[in-house]
Amino acid sequence: MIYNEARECMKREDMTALQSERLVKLVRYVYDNVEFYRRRMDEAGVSPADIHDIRDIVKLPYTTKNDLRDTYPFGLFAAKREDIVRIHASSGTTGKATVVGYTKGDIETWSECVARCLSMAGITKNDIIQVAYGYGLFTGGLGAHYGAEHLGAMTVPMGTGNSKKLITMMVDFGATAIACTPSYLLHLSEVLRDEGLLDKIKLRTAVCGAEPWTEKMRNEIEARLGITAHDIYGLSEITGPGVACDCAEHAGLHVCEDHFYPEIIDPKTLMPVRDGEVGELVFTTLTKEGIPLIRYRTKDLTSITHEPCACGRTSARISRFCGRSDDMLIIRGVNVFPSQVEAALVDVQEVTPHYMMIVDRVNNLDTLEIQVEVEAGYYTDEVRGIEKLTKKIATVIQQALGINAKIKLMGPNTLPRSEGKAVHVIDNRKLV
Ligand code: DLL
Repeated sequence: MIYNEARECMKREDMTALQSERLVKLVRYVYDNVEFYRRRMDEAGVSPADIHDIRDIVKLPYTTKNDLRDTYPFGLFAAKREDIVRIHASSGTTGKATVVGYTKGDIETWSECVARCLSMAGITKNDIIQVAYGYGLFTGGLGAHYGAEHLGAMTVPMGTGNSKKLITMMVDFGATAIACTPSYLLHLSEVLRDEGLLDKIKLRTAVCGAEPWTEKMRNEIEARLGITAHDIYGLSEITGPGVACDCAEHAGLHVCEDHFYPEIIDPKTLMPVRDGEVGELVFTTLTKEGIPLIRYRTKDLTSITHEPCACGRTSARISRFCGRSDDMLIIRGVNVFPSQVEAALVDVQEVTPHYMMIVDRVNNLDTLEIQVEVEAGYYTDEVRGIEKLTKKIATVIQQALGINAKIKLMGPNTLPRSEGKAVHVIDNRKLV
């Protein structure tokens, strides 16, 4: 089933015409309502009158996460304060979160896009879906939830953190679908196996995303659980989950390009690359009202094709992600920048700015250890391993990153120094 055939199967020239019409309106809207964009466009010598169709998009300047940070919290909002009905947030590169706001119209569009994605995964109103992404400021839980309800499926808001209850309900309710991170689903498959419940479940499909994964991991999930697993992509800045998803063909992720216009650029030259070539994904939100973004650099690396898919959809498809052009890590589904750790440690006078993050995956769950060098003056036998300082740092890190880390205190001058770009991360995770 195709959820919104009128939009997902448009002729290329009709899609281009729609995108052009929407871009012209959008540029006028942000120019009139967001001081940041007005200034940026004036500086670039481009006015709304210069934008006639979607090809003119290249005249517009890029937007980055730093721009969101510099205008924290609401500086890029275009809608009136009283028209914003929801806030979400994701990690910023340092202390402050990246904040996004939605109007009622944005929530409606977002839900529709997620419904399209769930439908690409074969989910219908007859399904019972457990949403096991985090609810709260993270867009995963509420985004998937509203989309599933939009579709009319029976939606079970599990959230994260209670695998036993999730599994009990999966069996008792006869859940047929699940939305969660791929690593968590692998973990759940192990719990199900250990509990001897694999033949008691009715699960047939999963919509996994929010972190990188591989074809091998998909095969593993499908084989262990006897289901099909789909790749769903999105980011809070653009809307949340529901920007793109793969259909039964598993031949790339269909982008909801009537709302989110994709470009792929070379992250060094910032010039567009050809279809099929890997580069950085850039999005322009064509219809967003709360916080529309123009040419937002996602830092996610992928390639694009505009060829129609065998499933009947004609929307542009992006390939599975092959990394990022910055140093963001995703640990237990949470976006983490090493610069956040650095910013947090500045407030702890007993430690130096030297630290190392060691990321691992044990039983399909991510672990994070942070080794922190203690200031010489504070490093005595008593300090070594002392609980109070370890706890203090653990709290500061928890507050900064939103996840728990194991803290290991290190003596002065023990962590490796680098002559070039400092190395702050050892990522031992092997995506199976
Ligand atoms: O992770 C939104 C989301 C929730 C997507 C649930 C899918 C499912 P953020 O927290 O803002 O939003 O993180 C966005 O996560 O730029 C990618 O680097 C990464 N990411 C998201 N989906 C995928 C995926 C949500 N399917 C950042 N494959 C993005 C690889 C993904 N990376």
